[in-house]
Amino acid sequence: MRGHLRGAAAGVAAAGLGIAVAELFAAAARPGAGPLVTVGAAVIDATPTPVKEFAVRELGTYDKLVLLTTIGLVVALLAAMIGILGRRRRPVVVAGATLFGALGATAALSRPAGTLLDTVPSLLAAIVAGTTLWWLLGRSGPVVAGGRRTFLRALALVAGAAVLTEGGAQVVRRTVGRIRTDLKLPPPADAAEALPSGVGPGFTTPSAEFYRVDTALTVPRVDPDTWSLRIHGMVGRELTLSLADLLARPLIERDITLNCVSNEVGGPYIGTARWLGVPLAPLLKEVGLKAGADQIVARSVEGMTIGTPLATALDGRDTMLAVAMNGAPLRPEHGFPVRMLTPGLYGYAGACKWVTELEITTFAAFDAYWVERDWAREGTVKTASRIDRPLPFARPAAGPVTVAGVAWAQGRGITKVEVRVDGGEWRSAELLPVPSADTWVQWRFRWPATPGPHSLSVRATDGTGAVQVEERATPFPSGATGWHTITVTVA
Ligand SMILES: Nc1nc2c(c(=O)[nH]1)N[C@H]1C(S)=C(S)[C@@H](COP(=O)(O)O)O[C@H]1N2
Ligand SMILES: [Mo]
Repeated sequence: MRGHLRGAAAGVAAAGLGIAVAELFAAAARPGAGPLVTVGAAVIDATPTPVKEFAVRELGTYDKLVLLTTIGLVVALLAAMIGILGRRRRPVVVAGATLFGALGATAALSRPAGTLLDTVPSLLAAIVAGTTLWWLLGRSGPVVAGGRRTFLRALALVAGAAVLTEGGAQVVRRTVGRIRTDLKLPPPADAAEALPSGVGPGFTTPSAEFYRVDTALTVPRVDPDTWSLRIHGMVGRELTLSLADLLARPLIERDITLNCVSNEVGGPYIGTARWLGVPLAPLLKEVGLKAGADQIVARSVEGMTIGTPLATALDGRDTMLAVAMNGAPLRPEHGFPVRMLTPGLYGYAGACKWVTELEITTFAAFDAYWVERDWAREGTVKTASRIDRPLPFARPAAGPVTVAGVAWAQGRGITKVEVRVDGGEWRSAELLPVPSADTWVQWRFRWPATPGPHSLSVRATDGTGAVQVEERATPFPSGATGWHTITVTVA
């Protein structure tokens, strides 16, 4: 038993050192290509859509932390087993390390933007872990006098080296990974007007509180000085723009609500910001679109592809390449230095972050990332509404209670919001002013609350006169439907 424990400890320590060395190499040479993150990214891409949806729903922004921790635990477990088996049979050490290295390298190559260099961290991890384990197991041999001490000393040495190396990787990551995010932005040629007076608090979502949804395990760090955007495909003349080229064009500033197709009824994945960007339509005119093209495939630096209907860039809406959010350059997690934004489309269909390429093509010719995973091609946002106040299961006092929330149908606008108490009559709520049809609408309703448990429901009507769909649908494949209903108990 004691021997097993030694084998397991040796396996875990050796794997730890191997991974730490790989992290250090990646931090210096290939940021974002550490072995755990690479395997995690491959796992995300291979995860079936329902599981991914479940993870986003149940774990929210912790999904990535949970994934990385799980991978770490699995690796530790396997390393312990290799250590135990390797005590008697040394070839197991070689086989185990080779398997790990091959797995990591395969994951690296499977990345959309993967190169041979990305396999180096995993191979390095395998070689370091394998030789370290071999060496440690030599020290954990038959229990002879002093054998225990020799082993513990060796183990402490390896563990210490692993911790130091990982610390070094952190330091390098922090210094190398620090990029300029302090762009100097020109003023908009076409500025947004001040928000109408009477807009309620919370109309604009502070950038720090804006929801984040993406598949990137580490936030891509893009150097604005070397960033470029290439527009190609079914165009008359390819165009490549630097950030300076882009910023030299007239900028527009707009208040636009962005939401995620994965949002459940009543869910949090929605926000409104004041965006600054270069309108896409003039750029597309400049490159000259070929007949038959109907899709823009936006590619990001980390290999995401987002397919946007070409028509939504040409029909007069404010589809843009956004560079700023709420008066400051985009934050790294929201796509610095440039992201797409298409009012009226869910993020997965129109809001590629860290964008570096726009390919003009057809839907017939190419399935973008989410479409390949069976999400709808057409990403038009569905009319929806949410109760924000009171909170579910709140216990307000009897008397007048303000029920309030938001409703949205970007592009179509909201013309009516109604509230229903205990399945009774629908009553119109008051709508607060909005700058345009591309933002959510805040609403409020004075409810004369009587003691006891009550249910509150909300539904919206959009600018086409269509009432929000009552039938419940899951976010997959084209966005949730259903009326948001909460229960409160009036004291
Ligand atoms: N590069 C990249 N862009 C992306 C995604 C992604 O995974 N990678 N996710 C999309 C989705 S699903 C949504 S809802 C929005 C979210 O944008 P936000 O994180 O800035 O709120 O980004 C979109 N753009
Ligand atoms: Mo999304």
